[in-house]
Amino acid sequence: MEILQTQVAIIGSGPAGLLLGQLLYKAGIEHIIIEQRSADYVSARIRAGILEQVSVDLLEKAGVDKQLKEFGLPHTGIEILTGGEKHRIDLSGLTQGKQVTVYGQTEVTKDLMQAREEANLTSFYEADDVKVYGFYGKPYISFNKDGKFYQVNCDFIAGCDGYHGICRASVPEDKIKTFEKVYPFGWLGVLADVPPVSDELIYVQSERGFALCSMRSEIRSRYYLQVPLTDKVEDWSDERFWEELKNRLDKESQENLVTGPSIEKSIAPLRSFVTEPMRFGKLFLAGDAAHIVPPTGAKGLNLAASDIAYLSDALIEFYTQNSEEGINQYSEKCLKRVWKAERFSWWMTHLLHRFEGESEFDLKIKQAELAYVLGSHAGQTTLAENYVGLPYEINNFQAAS
Ligand code: RFL
Ligand code: PHB
Repeated sequence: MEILQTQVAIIGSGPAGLLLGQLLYKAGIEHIIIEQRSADYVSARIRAGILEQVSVDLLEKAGVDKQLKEFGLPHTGIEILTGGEKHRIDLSGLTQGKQVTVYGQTEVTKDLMQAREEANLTSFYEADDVKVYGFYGKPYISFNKDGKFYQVNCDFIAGCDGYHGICRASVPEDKIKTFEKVYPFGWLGVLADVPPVSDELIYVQSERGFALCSMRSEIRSRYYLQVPLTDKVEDWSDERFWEELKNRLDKESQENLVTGPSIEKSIAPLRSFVTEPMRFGKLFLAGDAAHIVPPTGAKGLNLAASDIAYLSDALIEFYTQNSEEGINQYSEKCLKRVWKAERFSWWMTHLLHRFEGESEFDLKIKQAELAYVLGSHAGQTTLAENYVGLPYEINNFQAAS
């Protein structure tokens, strides 16, 4: 058995855990990361693709923006395709110059892992049977690695271990409330080394269901189709995928679509989920461990980043100013932003997807709502303001090392 001591023990080496580690390191606060998967597995996962401006700014603050600045693709607008016609939302024009950046979560993760390696920071990958204890008093963590038992004594535990993690599950039932909505369909995603169909993302509302044309670079595309939850990846050959995508697109996009072999294909279920509160004594939940959004608003990764902005700020304030104010406000501040992103993601999902059993009336109302949003400056501004990301409320405590 080995006993370790640190200030902050971070569970999970996804974007939330890695970013927190990097920001604490920059502030001279000791931490370690404990992750159940291998480093190769973590760095190969393909997930989100869009960064809000505030997330880009945070990565810059963390000093991990070199590749992002070189290879990220700034986008100043998105297209909404409905009734066979594309409508551009001028994100920048409607939000005083704000934009989003296309840069894959896979790349964000790799950049953070590389920064960690360069700074020689401690991570335990392939940790088994991770457990958290004593977070209402003296917190500690235990895990096994390579047949050895470890105990980590710490001041705080950051639960960055995703939706299926153990941190949220370790909270006594009477201390936690969860809110959930499960959607009756999933997204079938395909990654392919073909040039994107368009310079900008296209969100597609069609009678055959939702589709999304996204990208990772000028030569790598990411496409999604709304599919029934009962579908399996094996049901979808590449040919069938491209055919169905074409059927949901407008004429111009059909002509421009370049198809090719998929390099990744997966189906993700859609869910809205929020945990209240997000702090339990000395245990903080952050990212997917605390909340899930359907991907339609591209908010999952960005919400993980905003939780970490608040949490790193609070911990730095605690260690440098001897003040618990940020820690005490953590949950409330996060949840304010989380619920707004939940609302936006739910709204985009509702507006653009086909739901089984929708009446003709429901459909007409939805069409009218889309027509209103796309035809009104106020409607477009609401969409743009949420899509580029709502501002943070942080104090920005700086490194004291
Ligand atoms: P992550 O990325 O899930 O990382 C959590 C980490 O914790 C580890 N872990 C444990 N470690 C130790 N002990 C345990 N007991 C542990 N249990 C779990 C896990 O192995 C993992 O490494 O959460 P984080 O850091 O909060 O980041 C959140 C984002 O990853 C997430 O919000 C987005 O990826 C969501 N998401 C998408 N968001 C978008 O904005 N756009 C998308 O297109 C998009 N696609 C997706 C997604 C999430 C998906 N999931 C979760 C299945 C597609 C998929 C398939
Ligand atoms: C992606 O590129 O994976 C992506 C982009 C926008 C979304 C969801 C996913 O809303």
